[in-house]
Amino acid sequence: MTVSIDDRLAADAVAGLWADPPTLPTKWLYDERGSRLFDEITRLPEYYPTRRETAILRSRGAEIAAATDATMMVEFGSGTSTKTRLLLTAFADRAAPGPQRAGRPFTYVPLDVSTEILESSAAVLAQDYPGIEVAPVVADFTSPDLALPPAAGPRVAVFLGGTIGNFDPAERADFLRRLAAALDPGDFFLLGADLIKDTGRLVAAYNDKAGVTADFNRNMIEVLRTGLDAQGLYVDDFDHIARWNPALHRIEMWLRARREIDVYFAAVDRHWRLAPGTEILTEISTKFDRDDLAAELAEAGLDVVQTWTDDAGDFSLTLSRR
Ligand code: AVJ
Repeated sequence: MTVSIDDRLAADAVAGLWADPPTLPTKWLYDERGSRLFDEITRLPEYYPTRRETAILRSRGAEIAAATDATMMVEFGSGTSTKTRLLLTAFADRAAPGPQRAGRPFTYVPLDVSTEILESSAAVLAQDYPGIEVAPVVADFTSPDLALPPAAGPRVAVFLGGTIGNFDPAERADFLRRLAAALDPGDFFLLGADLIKDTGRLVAAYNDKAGVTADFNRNMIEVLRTGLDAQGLYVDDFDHIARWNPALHRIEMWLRARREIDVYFAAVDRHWRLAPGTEILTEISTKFDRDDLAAELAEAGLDVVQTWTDDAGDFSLTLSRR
């Protein structure tokens, strides 16, 4: 099983590391250590998105649940997080036995590539929400054949955290189109998206004082080193760069070679040579203008029902309907 993972890493490395600029798909940042570091990032003083989105869900969860009256929630990227729970509580409260709703079922469908994560989170949630049926689906939501389980009533697909920002414009349009195709008319889509704001705050959120984001980014080097059996590859040879790209309104994370790099990847039998100062693109985090986002959703066939933001106007939750 580790072999297939390394095969995919090898293929992605061969396709990306010798490109100009060199790049590697962002998902490789999220191995076990990377996921732990990201969790730490969400609690940093500079990293506002998680706190803002949680605040919106706390204050508007019931309103969101009421606006959809959904019988099923499909979440891209499964979670046991506070955010998932706030939504489940809001939907479960609506589905709960009241005289007119008695027995009305509600199903939570966490969708993730990792069977392990799905199983453990499903078990925990099934315990904590006895009134909700938890029906995990192993799937890559970026794959072309996205299929959602059928439901008795409206379904709501939710994609939280601002992870839509990881897609470039073409990938984003593609994702939204395929999502709309997977939904039935009358189904909903709840999207968490970070908003364009003061550049200083944006850059600080991805270049924290404690250096956690730097460790998170440089973990990519560690993933390459161990996954591709690299010789001569050292995390300390790379600097973390977080930069605002105004044209594409996104934060870009890069790794910059501090010196000449000469690596041998035994797993793919290739040498990787970089001149000092060469930068590798590791992650993009797009920030949005709410009207532009509504237009992109509409373009995909999803009509905005309502947008909520936190009090500071930092982050948005947009509910749209197929
Ligand atoms: C998990 C993609 C939403 O873009 O803000 C945070 C990832 N990277 N700090 C983001 C991330 C560096 C995060 N997302």
